[in-house]
Amino acid sequence: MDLKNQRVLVVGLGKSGLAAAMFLRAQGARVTVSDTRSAVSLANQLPALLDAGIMVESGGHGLLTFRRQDLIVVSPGVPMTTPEVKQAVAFGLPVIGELELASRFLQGRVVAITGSNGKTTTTSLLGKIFKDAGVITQVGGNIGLPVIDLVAGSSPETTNVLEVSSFQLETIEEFHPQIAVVLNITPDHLDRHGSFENYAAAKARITERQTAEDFLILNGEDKATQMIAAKTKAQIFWFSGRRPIKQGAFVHGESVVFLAKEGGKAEPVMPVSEIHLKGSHNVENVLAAVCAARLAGVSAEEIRKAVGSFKAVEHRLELVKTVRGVEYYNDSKATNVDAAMKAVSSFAGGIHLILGGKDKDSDYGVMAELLKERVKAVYTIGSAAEKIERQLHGVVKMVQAGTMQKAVGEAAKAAVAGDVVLLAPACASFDQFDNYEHRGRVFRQIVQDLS
Ligand code: UMA
Repeated sequence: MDLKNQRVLVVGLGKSGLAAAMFLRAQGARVTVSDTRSAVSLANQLPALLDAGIMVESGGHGLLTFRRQDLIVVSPGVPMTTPEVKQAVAFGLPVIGELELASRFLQGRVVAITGSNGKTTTTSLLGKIFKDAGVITQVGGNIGLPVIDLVAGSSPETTNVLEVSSFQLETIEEFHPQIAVVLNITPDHLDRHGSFENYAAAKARITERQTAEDFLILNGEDKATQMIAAKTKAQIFWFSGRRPIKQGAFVHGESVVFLAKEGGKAEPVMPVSEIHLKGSHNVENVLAAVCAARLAGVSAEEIRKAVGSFKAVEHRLELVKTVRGVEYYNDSKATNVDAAMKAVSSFAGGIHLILGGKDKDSDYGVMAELLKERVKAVYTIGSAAEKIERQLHGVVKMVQAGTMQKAVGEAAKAAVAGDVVLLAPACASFDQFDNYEHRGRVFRQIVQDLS
């Protein structure tokens, strides 16, 4: 792809947009960046962009800016339904995402992981397995490092482990992972995708360019991922935490095993007891990683060592502190209902659950049974609080906390030794925090300050 002197518009100036703009400029393109934020709030990024000779449009997207471009690169957070983007597509202009741009330049093998939940843990774990086994490895994508930033460090020998989101997959064309993993598909981002079917279809695009040489790893217990099996040309492997499957990774007795071929003999990889991550959903994440690593040629022994020394990723069911016998867990990354339910299911009971934030058109009512069974009280925060209180009315004790400070304070007062205070908010964070990491840090700090 020759970008020299090409007019390229980058839409959105977050992490992806900034990285894409700098990359495009270095390739000799004539780059403009457009963002809805004001020039004041873009002040930190502006000097570097202007110094590099990149034009910046702030405070909104101008229709005219989108005309007469040779290429438009959208950030993951910019919906394809944005009127200016829609118009560009209608005019026949090529519109791609940052992942697609990067994949045209990225060298080496691509292992891509998607799913509604568990992506970051599985991506980090797989990165560690490869690195510990001496494979030249880079980790990036939705996990927080734009894929375009991996291009410079890549060579034909590199294994690129990429966390990819439905937002990124919506704008791919040639993106082609040699190994693709779909962990699970449960309702999320319905405000953006419009329906669960659209959301699932975006995720399924991960396998669109795969061939019979490639591998697709799917969750044997998740209906929506099973549907993808019918759409792929790749060789399908499965994982299951509940039962033996014909080809892939599963739990057999007390062990994680890998079955390379239907009808073959299962190879023991490691005892389940050596997995130091909480919850059965994390066993599934490990199984998916084991399957991908074995298919990539890492030995069972190397996998066992790497998994055994892997600890929870920040903000994912992370034990912050135990105060007077009460454990405080930070699962700020539980940004949808399914993730929050997985977090709750990881404890037998005695839970004080902090729920709320920015709603994503979610149905909280589906949590009722589980909450009744395991949760002592729910502490609501953020703009989704009222909806949550309405949908879960009469199910469990409900405390209208409003803020994180108040929620932790009230939960700490009510909890007794043996209880768990769990932040698993089932919502996005943007109403009260910069992002889920910020929310998790605030929770952690409040807990650290408890005496
Ligand atoms: N913007 C516009 N016009 C719009 C919408 C947004 O100009 O119509 C601007 C905003 O004003 C802002 C910029 O776009 O300045 C933000 O772009 P972005 O939302 O794409 O954010 P980035 O900083 O580029 O981060 C993105 C991912 N964000 C999203 O998908 C929302 C990050 O995933 C990812 O880590 C990063 O690229 C690097 O790849 C975060 C995320 O929340 C963690 N992902 C979702 C999830 O995991 O559920 C999908």
